[in-house]
Amino acid sequence: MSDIETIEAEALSAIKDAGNLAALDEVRVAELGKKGRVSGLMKQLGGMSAEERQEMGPKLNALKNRVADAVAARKADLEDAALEAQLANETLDLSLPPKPEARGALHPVMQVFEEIAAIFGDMGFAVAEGPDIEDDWHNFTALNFPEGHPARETHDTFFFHPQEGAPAKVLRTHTSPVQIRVMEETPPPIRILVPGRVYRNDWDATHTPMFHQVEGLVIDKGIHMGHLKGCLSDFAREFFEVDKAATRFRPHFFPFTEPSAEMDVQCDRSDGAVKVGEGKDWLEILGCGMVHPNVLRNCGIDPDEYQGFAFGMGVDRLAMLKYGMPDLRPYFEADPEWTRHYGFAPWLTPSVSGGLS
Ligand code: 2NM
Repeated sequence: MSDIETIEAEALSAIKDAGNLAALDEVRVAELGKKGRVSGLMKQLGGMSAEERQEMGPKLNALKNRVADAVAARKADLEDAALEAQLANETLDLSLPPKPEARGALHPVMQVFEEIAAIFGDMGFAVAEGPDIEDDWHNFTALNFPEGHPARETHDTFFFHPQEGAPAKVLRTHTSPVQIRVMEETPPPIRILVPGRVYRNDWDATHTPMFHQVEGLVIDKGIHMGHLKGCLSDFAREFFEVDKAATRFRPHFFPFTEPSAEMDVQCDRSDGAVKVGEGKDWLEILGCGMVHPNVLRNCGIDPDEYQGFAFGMGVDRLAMLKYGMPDLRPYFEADPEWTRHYGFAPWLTPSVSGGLS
């Protein structure tokens, strides 16, 4: 009997003195392990008379439980202390300034997106967005591309595997399907700007399979080619940040506009670099036209009541022109040297009044 008390007192004291988890485990093994002292006492039960066993059994069980509980409690304390010590060691001073070289930069394509949005935003356009994966209706049919017409092939479309009978989904080849979605859902007047990624299966020195477009759409009563020309000529001068630059409109063809045109802006190429607003040369910057009556009807808009103009431009090339980048390929290489050189401070939001670039 005194064995029980002695063992308990010694065990509890050794548990209390264990300074770390390894020392504690040694105590646990010495007392409760297969060859431990408490286990040794338990084994003696086998040699006892029935009466002795009835008296000693519960006492030994209670001893075993008290020692085991003490081990568990000490283990929890030691683990808490270890965590506290680790937390105290691993503090991070969030008030420290970042290392200067870790600063990020806005990609020139995103900068040009922001600049174009600022210019048209100033004219009252709202930004609209839509899905990159489109159905045949929104990417082609609603835009007056006839079924099986070669124009669908000239877009170098990426098709998805078709699902039972339905026409295949596509990666949008232009952002025009967003204009369709807006016209289907919103009663005129409409004045939207649509920036986004577009996809065509074409990859060489001047084409990448993913590129960036901005398109725009105006729908209202009595809209005509004069509105188109004034709006887009103003845009060109603001975008290239020049007071004067002549523009010209050359006839073109798009299935979704009639008439259609490409707009050039006056430039000078005599000393290698392109200077907009000077000289006798022309630089093509966008496509445009009056929205085709079939497109309006496809979206539930009556062409006898409402008319509109639309336009589209490639942002990657505009960024090259404006910021003198000679090559398109580094755009998508994420080279920090290039980004540092051509990138923009992300917190300087372009605005027409405060400056674009
Ligand atoms: C362009 C050129 C000309 C255009 C037309 C439409 C819509 F949906 F209204 F019919 N959206 N975008 C358009 C017109 C796009 O990109 C070169």
